[in-house]
Amino acid sequence: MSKYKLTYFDIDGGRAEPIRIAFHTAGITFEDHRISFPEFGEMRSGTRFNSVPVLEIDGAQVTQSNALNRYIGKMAGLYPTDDLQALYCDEVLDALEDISHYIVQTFGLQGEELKLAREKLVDGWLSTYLRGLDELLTRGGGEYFADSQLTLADLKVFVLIRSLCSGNLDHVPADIVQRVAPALVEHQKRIGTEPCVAAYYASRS
Ligand SMILES: N[C@@H](CCC(=O)N[C@@H](CS)C(=O)NCC(=O)O)C(=O)O
Repeated sequence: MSKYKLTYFDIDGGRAEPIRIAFHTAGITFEDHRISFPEFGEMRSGTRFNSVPVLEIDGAQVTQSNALNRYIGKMAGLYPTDDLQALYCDEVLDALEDISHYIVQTFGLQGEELKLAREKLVDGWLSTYLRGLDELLTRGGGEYFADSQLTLADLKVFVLIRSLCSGNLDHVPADIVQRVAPALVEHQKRIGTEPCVAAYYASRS
C-alpha cells in the first residue's frame, strides 16, 4: 500500500478539500499535513510550481488539484467510468479552477482597491460562472453534475458554494449564490448530507 501525504493550508476548504473527502470516501489512510501561511512561505520554493496542494506518494511529489481529484476520485468511486460523463465531470472541475483563479487575483488587495476588484468580480466572472454551473447542474438532471450520482464535480462545487455563502469574502455578498443561481445553494445543502461527506466531517469533529 502506498504512503500518501497531502500538504495544504489548514482550512476546511480550498483546492485540497475535495481530495481529502475523496481519500476518506475511498477508505485510504493519508497524512493530512495542514500548514500555516508562514509555513507555506518557508516551503513554497520546495514545491514544484510554488504552490499547494502537493501530494506525496511514497515520497514523490505530485501536484495539480484536478489531476489529484481524478486520481483519488477513481479509487473512491467518485469519478465516472463513462467517457462522456467523465467529460461532464471534468468540465465542472476545470470551470471551478478558472473561477478560483479569478477569486485569488483579489487576495492581497486592500481598502478601496479590494472593494472595487470584488465588486467587479461579483458582477462579472463570479456571476458568469455561477450561471454556467447552474446550467451544468440542469444538464446533469438537477441533482448531480454528472453520472447521475455523486462525483468529484459535486464535491468541488459544494466546497466553493459553501465558502461563498459563508460571507467570509469581504465585499462578496453572502446571498450572491442565492440571487444568481439558487439551485446551487440547494445542491450544496444536499451534498453536505451525502453519507460520505457527512461521515468525513463527523470524522473531523
Ligand atoms: N493549478 C494548481 C493551482 C495551485 C494554486 O495556485 N494553489 C494556491 C493555493 S489554493 C497556492 O498555493 N498559491 C500560492 C501562491 O500563489 O503563492 C492546482 O490546481 O493545484
